Amino acid sequence: MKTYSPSEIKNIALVGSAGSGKTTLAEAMMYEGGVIPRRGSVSAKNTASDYRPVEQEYGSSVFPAVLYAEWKNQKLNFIDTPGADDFVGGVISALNVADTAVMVVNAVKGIEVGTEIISRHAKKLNKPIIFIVNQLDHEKANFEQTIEHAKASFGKKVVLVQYPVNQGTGFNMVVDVLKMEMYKWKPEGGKPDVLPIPEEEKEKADELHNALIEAAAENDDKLMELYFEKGSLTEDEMRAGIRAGLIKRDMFPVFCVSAEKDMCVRRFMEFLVNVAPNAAAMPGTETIDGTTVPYDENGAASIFVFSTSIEPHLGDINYFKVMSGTLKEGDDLTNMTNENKERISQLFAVAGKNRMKVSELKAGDIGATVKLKATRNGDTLNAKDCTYKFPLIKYPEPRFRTAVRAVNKGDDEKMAEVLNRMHEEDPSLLVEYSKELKQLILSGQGEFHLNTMKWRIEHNDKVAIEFVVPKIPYRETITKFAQAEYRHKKQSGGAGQFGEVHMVIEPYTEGMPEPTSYKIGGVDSKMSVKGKEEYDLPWGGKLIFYNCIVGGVIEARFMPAILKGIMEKMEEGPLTGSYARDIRVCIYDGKMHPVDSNEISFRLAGRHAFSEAFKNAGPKVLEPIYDVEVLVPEEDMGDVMSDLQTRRAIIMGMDSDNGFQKIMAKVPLKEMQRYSTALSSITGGRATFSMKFAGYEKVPGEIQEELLSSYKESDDDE
Ligand SMILES: Nc1nc2c(ncn2[C@@H]2O[C@H](COP(=O)(O)OP(=O)(O)OP(=O)(O)O)[C@@H](O)[C@H]2O)c(=O)[nH]1
Ligand SMILES: [Mg+2]
Repeated sequence: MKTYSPSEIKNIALVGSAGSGKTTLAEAMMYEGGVIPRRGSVSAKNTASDYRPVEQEYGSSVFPAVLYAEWKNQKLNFIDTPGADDFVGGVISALNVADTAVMVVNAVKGIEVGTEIISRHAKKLNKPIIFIVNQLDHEKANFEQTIEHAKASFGKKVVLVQYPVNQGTGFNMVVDVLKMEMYKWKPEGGKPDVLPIPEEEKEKADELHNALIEAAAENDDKLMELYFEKGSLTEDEMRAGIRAGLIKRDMFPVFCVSAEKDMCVRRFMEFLVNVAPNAAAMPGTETIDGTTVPYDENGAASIFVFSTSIEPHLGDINYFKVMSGTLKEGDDLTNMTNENKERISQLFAVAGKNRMKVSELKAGDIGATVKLKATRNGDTLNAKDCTYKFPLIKYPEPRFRTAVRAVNKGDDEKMAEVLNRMHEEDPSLLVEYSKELKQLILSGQGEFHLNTMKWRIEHNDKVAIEFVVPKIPYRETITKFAQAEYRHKKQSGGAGQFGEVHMVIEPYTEGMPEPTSYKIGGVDSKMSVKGKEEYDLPWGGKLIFYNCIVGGVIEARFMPAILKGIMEKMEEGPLTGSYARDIRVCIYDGKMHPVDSNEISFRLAGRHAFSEAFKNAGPKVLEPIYDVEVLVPEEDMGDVMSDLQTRRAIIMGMDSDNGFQKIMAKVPLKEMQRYSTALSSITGGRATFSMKFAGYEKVPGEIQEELLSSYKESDDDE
């Protein structure tokens, strides 16, 4: 393969809602580009993109697939991304390294919530979008409605470059209003006959042609002047205008295809070659310290690893983009995260499961390598003396959590190892052992996401696992002042034990004044603070501990033991065994024994006094609350709202947003279990949501009762 320069490379993320036809389109483009000898299909499970067993099992893409096509002396790198909302992690990885997003829209379904979500990610990353309306051969294709939806969501920036003449089962003609010609395909698709625009289409074509010229001219003052002078623009001038509009995200041109029938695919590739911005035309990428690195093939070699896949018999394949310079086979690079030296022993251009060896790749290009020692997603690898470091890719917060365990206990270790490897491949899958819940918690983007992971472990790694309901990380706190005292005394056999502790406890709030006096047993008792310790608890919230002992009735050396006893109870709250938080404790009195007092005595006295006080201090269970944002089409709004009401949601606001309704709510984590699945079934997959931890709130009384009765306190005395 020839080595392409930055001006000959275009990186395109194929994005769009689930099943819109991205993989089928990628297949057609690679076939037309001569990379594969025949087109596979999703149903025959033989596409270049969906080559993993899990993708064939589910009939949809799960991971981003790096592909390419050589077309008219340019290299078009494609990343075919999964459309299901659950796999948005792959979309984000792809968009990060793409110059342009090609948004595949299903002409039957129009603009879907998936289209909307993905376009938000593209916007965040400032990537141009080209729309491609697919499935025009489908009997229910509705191009006009799709465009209407697109304009409602994306505004006037949506401009037609093509329209279908005869959508539906007989589809085989498209009018192109940039080139002002009509294409007509034979049933096998591919290369069309190029025909003049027929009389009956002229008026419509002229009108759209003028609209396109105007939209193109608007992006450049010089073009605008030319347009006013001549009343028209040449094809090349239009292309320049469209390119400028794309880069500024001021124009979203629309194309037509039937990916399945390979119709209009070649023309689309021609457009990508002629108009889509190449790597050199894009502004370059900012490093973490704010330097913009242009795609310069003569610069210092630097690559950014954006995706990793673990292949049987081969190990890790790292996919990267050359951010600067020219990367050659055999180059020695330094990993900027861990300073490890890595040799690029082999370099590949990738077309899904097919890899072609190449000897070098220049700035802007995407490729793969194998056998790196300690390189992960998000790492920058540099040639000597280069110090660039590119920011990590940000993935969305998880939306679905489950506990997981191996069916056979003996497999636990292997399962954990496989799951950690899976996180390497898919950074949106999180694996964490929770010491608090004593469960291995898996979180990801949805039930479908985790189910595909489960399938892979069971089929690829032969480990049977099961999902278990994850426990909720409750917290405990108190709501009022309470006093308690406890004497620990033991005299049987050997040395005795003696320790007595008197304490008051009260709810801690930020900025409260230091304690001066408490009413204890109806009497005002002055507090004189001898010592104060403030702890930011690892599980959130605080513990403030005051030593207010007067006259040395407990020696200061026993204070750490008392605190330890309290901490033990804080770690295993008296109500439900959950962590306690936001409590202020004053030790104000007690007793020692000259011989029998020791640390263990005071630890136990402290622990019991605290437990006792806690129970009298209006104790409450707290539960984690999440900020939830749901994006839903107007017609499903009512159903989604009533479902939220059953989840103890507090609606914080509503808004209309690009043709969708946005609901903002606060919802307890307990009620969010399987929400992704429920929302999808309520709305037929037309809605999406995000969730983010907001804080802890008290649970309602009846739920507290339930939790208390299911927790049998085991408070043995050691
Ligand atoms: N009629 C028709 N069907 C199509 C066309 N393109 C794709 N399909 C069908 O639509 C289904 C989904 O196609 P895919 O290519 O897997 O879609 P995708 O966007 O890659 O899907 P995900 O990876 O799951 O997001 C398959 O059954 C395809 O055969 C088309 O142009 N016309
Ligand atoms: Mg796909």
